[in-house]
Amino acid sequence: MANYVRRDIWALEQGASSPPWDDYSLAYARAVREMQDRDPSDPTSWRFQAAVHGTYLQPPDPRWNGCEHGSWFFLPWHRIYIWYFEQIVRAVVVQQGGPADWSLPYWNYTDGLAGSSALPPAFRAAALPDGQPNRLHVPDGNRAAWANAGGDLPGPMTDTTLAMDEPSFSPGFGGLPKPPTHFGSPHGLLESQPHDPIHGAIGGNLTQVGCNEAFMTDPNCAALDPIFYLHHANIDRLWEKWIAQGGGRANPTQPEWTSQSFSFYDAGRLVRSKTCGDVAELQKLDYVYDDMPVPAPAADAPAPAEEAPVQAVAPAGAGSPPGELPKRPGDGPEVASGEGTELGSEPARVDLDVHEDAPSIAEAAYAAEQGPRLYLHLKDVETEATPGIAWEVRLGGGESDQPVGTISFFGRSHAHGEQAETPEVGLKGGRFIFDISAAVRRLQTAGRWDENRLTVSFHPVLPGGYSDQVPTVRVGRVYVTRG
Ligand SMILES: [Cu+2]
Repeated sequence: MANYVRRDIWALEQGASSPPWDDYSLAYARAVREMQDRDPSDPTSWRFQAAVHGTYLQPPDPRWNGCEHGSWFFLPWHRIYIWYFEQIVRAVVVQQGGPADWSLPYWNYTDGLAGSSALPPAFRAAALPDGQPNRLHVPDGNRAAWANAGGDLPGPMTDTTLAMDEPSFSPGFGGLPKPPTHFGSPHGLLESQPHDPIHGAIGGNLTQVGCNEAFMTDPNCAALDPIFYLHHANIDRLWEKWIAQGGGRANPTQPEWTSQSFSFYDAGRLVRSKTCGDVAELQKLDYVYDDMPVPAPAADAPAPAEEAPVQAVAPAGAGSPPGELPKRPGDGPEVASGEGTELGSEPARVDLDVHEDAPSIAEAAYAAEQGPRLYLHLKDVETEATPGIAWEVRLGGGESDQPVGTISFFGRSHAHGEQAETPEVGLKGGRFIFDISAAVRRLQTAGRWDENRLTVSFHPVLPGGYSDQVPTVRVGRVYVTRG
């Protein structure tokens, strides 16, 4: 039952009698202050909540470092995480005399009100109306200076088309089937964009570990920035929007997904568990988004009563019958390949040789609706530091080249293993994969397809007002597989 409405932060702030301080932003700022002053051992403290996502704090609590990236649990894990976080904040807000219906606003940087690709003003103001320091503001260094100065996120980072057009949850929109994965690869489409590049852009370039700089760029520090939760509310909203588009779009039904549970502390400091199936449909939770119709209650699925608190994490889908799981893409035969290249402040391009015995790539692109798709791989991707910017990857090197995605680095240095606590920045042996079937078809339609000349180009994507040095990234090899 929907008791709470998650609202557009830009609309809230602009509609305030004294912008940017609407009741919800002000209540959030005051609650963040109270939570930041709580001891990190308190599950309702700011630092504990951020550590649930990731942390360098030692010794780690069993509930810390739980975030799911690079698997089909990315969306449901973050939905449950910010839902309990929202309840904790609301309890503080109510205790402080704020709005009883407080809910987490979302930041629509893609197609919201004019100017909303800039960080919302309440997150840039140095002080609250009463002159107290504003804890929604994170200083330059821990947040990118251009963001605090009101620069705009660039379109190639905020564009949601590739994710929203994809009809399948897995592989594709929501990520690959895997057991719970702290940092996996590849990332699903919505995670790859806009989620990842916005993390890096807001944080900025990361040169050292330990949460001394670039909070949002490092998963172990990201949730220390109050904007994190509005970014994730937007990702959660996009998940719901994706479903609402229809066309066969649906959440996984395999028990490996639906019965996988994750545990969090609630506002009463009790441990609660929810499965992905429990949160797959918003009507089973207590909130809606202000730009979507209130979903009708599911006739066959009444809202579950809050389960009793548990003290242990439930086993992962134990005993569920093995279902048919989508296969990992990109294991098919190589049809074209090229050298590596270096990415920096100028566009770079790589020409691929189409293998002589390979089937026609164009024919393969048309067959991809039913059969195996075409994938572009970037292998042995290396960086010194973790770039806060992104590079757009396009098929074709000329005018009507087709974007196939962006390369960005949020969480990538952690993907070497499950030891996310191992301090490391930069990336070695990184891999990126892009489905290029639709881009090949579009090039063909535009009459720009040359079966013998396959070019991939890389274009730096810089936020408005970006003035730092552009980091260098080395791509070891570029190739295309069918399937
Ligand atoms: Cu995130």
